[in-house]
Amino acid sequence: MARNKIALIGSGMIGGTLAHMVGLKDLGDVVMFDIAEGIPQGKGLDIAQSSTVDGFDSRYTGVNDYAGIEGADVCIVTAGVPRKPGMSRDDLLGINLKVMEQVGAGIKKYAPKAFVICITNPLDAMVWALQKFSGLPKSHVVGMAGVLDSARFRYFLSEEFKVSVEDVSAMTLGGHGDDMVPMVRYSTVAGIPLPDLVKMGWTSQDKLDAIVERTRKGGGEIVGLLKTGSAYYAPASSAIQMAEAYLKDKKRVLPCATHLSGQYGVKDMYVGVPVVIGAGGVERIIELDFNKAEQKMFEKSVEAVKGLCEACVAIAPNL
Ligand code: TXD
Repeated sequence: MARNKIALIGSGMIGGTLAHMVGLKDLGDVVMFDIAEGIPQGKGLDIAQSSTVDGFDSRYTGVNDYAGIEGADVCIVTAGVPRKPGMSRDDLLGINLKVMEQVGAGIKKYAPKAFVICITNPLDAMVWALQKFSGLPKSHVVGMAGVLDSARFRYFLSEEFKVSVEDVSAMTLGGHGDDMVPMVRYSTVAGIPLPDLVKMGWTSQDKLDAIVERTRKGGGEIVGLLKTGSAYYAPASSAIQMAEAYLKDKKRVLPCATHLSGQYGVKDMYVGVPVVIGAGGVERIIELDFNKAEQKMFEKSVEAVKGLCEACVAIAPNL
């Protein structure tokens, strides 16, 4: 059986980390694409040389032409510019929308059967635009944000409770902005919901609220520390988990920015909700019952995404 072909559109910090992880996890051959000449070729060659030490057989190609991604099974899109301190994700909109138009055309022409994972910010608007520009089925175009935001939430909880990260499960829904919705009720330690853990005295409500707030601002915390860009290790791990779910038909339940056509009362927008990812792409959208407070937070988050989509249409009326 031929190896999977994984196209990484954007070979910057996340793209490079993705390329390395694909090899280490034996997921397939990698094509790295970028407009910057030499970067995908150089990173590809560097990682390929590490394969002899780490013992993996993925082949690496670096290209500056979309023809190189032909027939890709998975495309992971990080092309664009990341945030600098003081910038919000939304400040990136104008620049990255133009990038999505080019990427969408490239995927449409050369990899129309791919499962596409968009990472570029502002995420929910960019994945929405990318689906439209590429014309690929909505089941095959998703955005990565919820896995990362949930991973951050899980990490902070595991630190607070002093338990293994493996025993903490958490879910963060809504848009990938400071209005995201960490679902406290549906987050657990070994199956015990967080509100019960507060009652059991494992933590206080105040501490839990602070963790929720830190999760919401998790991306900004890293931008503030790095000063020259945004997070890339955890974003890459998160996208790899989604790609693996598709390639291995794992049917993982993951929070992803997904096209909604009426679910959660939202029409023609991408918003983070739990979905099942398998060989069919997004195979099922899980509709949770929200309580009043959650509903309010979710609606606020959806409003923010709506504003971004409207801003996209103002720039690109063909959307
Ligand atoms: O949760 C999430 N979704 C995110 C999103 C978490 C962290 C970072 N997130 C966003 O990912 C971030 O705000 C950026 O929009 C993307 C990529 O972040 P990265 O840190 O990898 O940015 P880099 O290192 O600047 O890499 C971007 C690359 C760079 O090599 C450029 O030359 C290239 O994109 N680029 C392009 N490639 C192809 N085509 C075009 N037009 C293009 N323009 C720039």
